[in-house]
Order: sequence, then structure tokens, then C-alpha cells
Amino acid sequence: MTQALIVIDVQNDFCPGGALAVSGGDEVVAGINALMARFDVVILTQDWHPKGHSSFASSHAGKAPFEMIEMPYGPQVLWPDHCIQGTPGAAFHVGLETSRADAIIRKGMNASIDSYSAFFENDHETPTGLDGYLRTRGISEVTMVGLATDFCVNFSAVDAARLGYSVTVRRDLCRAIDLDGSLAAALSGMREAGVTLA
Ligand code: VGL
Ligand code: ZN
Repeated sequence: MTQALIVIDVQNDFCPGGALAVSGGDEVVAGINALMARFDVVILTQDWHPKGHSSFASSHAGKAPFEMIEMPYGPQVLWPDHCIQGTPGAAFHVGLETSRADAIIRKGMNASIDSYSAFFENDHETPTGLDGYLRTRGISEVTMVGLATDFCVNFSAVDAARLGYSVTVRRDLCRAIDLDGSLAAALSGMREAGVTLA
């Protein structure tokens, strides 16, 4: 059985000092590096937005970060500008062992759709190609770690479970944003989808 470690968005903007800092975001780096040795395949994801992305509050007149809006694909949290392509904030945390990665999947490039999941954009149908990559590498079991537990890890884990993978989320190697109960909702949603929370 081939197992993949999927490392979600361990980027400077999600670490302390970053534009959308997740509390303790940098604390997961050493543990993730250590875990890489136990997997056949390691995949990193990178949130990678163009300037003026529609998920940024700054792209909507009169809106502030963390307010909600209705997008054609459903409700969308508005974020501070973050992970803009090619900027230091979009780079991986300097301590992350990126040389071990078999593949890097970038997401959130379409200016009009946000993309929390490593598999699909938030319309839940436009694929990133990760499913094809995993299948053609013969992978049926995935473990997920990274940032943030309640957004990108959550959406990626639920999509992976729906796609038929056996999914484990290592909570100790994730950190959450936790907006208005989003962490509790994400944990129950992942459990319902059959994700193992370890
Ligand atoms: C993420 C909010 C916006 C994440 C990405 O990686 O969890 N959250 N973009
Ligand atoms: Zn983003």
C-alpha cells in the first residue's frame, strides 16, 4: 500500500508575522519534517493567489477582512491579502524540508474562485489534478498536516475521503484559524466524512 503525506500550505503568510497568521502556525514545521521520512510520497500544497483575488476583502468596496459575502459558488469569507504569487508571504516556511517533495500543488490561481481544497476549487468541481497524481502513483492512503485545520486541511481531507482515499489528519501537526466556531464545525464535518483524526 502506498501512502502519501500531504502538507497543506505551510507558508509564511500563515505563520506568525504573516498576513493571515495562524496562531502557532510555525510550531508544526519540525514535526512535519520528521514525519516525511515515514512516507513513500510527499506532496506540498501552496496557496498561490493572483493580486486582486476575489477572496480578498480589498477586492470588495466597503468590506473588511473576515466578513462574509455570497459568491456564485456559495458563501465566502473575505481574507486579508495573502499568499500573492511570487511574494515572500507565499513562500514556504524557511524551515520546511521542501527538497523531499515529490510534487507541489498550487491552488487559488483563478481570480474569481477561492480554493481551500488541494483537490478542487471552491466550486467543488474544477480539479487541481492532485487526484490524478495520487491515483497514477498508486496511492490509496493519505495523511494530512499543515494550515489551517478548519479551512484548507478540512476541505482537502473531506474531498479526499469523498474521492475514496483512506484519510488521517494529524491534529498535532495542524493549527486552526477558528473563526466563529469554524474549528468545531470542521472537526465534526471531517469525522462525518470518515476522516480519522489522530
Ligand atoms: C487558507 C484561508 C484562505 C488555508 C487559505 O490555507 O487554510 N485559509 N486561504
Ligand atoms: Zn488563500
